[in-house]
Amino acid sequence: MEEPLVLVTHDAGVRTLTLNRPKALNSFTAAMHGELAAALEAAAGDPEVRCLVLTGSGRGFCAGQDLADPSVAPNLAPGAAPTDVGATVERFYKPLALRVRAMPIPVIAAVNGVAAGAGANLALCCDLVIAKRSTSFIQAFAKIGLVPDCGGTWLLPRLVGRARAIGLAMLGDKLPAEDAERLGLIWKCVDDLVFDAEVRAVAQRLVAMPTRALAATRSAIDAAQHLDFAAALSHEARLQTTLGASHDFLEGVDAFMAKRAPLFTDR
Ligand code: T3D
Repeated sequence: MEEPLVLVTHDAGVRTLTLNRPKALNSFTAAMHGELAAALEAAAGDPEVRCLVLTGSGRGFCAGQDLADPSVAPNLAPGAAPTDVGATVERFYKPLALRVRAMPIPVIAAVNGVAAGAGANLALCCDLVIAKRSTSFIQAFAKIGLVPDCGGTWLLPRLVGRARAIGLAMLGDKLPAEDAERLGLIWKCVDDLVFDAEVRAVAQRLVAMPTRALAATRSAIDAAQHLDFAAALSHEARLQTTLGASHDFLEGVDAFMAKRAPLFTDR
């Protein structure tokens, strides 16, 4: 039997999806896109899942598009019709980025190894990016004549500012995880030896938090990027109206007043 291209495990509220094409640094084929989309959908719909961890098997996180995949690789024969790369982006990377950004649960990218091309930007789509100190992020697109996709053009300037976004995207240099943290591209770079324990600890913390409020926090911060200040304030008020009627809000306040740990259950 063939190995799954996305390994799915579940432990105490944490769903872990592991991209599993280690020989090709977990680069994306159409089949891996299909398995990942199904696994994300399943996690989104499962009330037992309160945090998602996305990681890779072997020594890479994800090297972006599999450039050897016959369904997307350009036909190099003289005069051959061009491959519609944009169609691949529309079919796979756009829905993937949108799905990750709209998950009803917090999403951690556990960057265990090199993250390149769409693999780097998939990580940046996640809420918290935790990376091994030994690894790096590469906007590899310019090296093969493309622009950053999977949200890269939107995410990079917002995370690190225009000057750094342009430098990273045009030069396509390896950015070590330590520098990625220093620039604000990712949440945290941690020593390799404590990486697994750190990811587990953060995931467990998120599991115990008010999931619905965390997802609303992400969507409010994203929405505020294209709102003026007054509109953002109004949006916050609308969200507070919804969350203020939730079980978790009542539970959070009750627990605070009673000086006990809250038990959040909304999703
Ligand atoms: O249709 C479309 O194309 C639209 C979508 C575009 C989205 C994109 O992501 S475009 C960008 C695609 N990705 C890249 O250009 C990255 C290519 N990979 C690399 O530059 C390097 O592999 C890395 C810098 C990521 C890692 O370098 P290194 O030296 O650690 O490893 P390596 O030896 O290059 O790779 C190990 C194996 O993985 C190797 O196979 P082999 O020789 O052992 O059989 C290599 O060919 C394979 N591999 C790595 N990346 C890809 C890949 N195979 C297919 N596609 C890849 N992207």
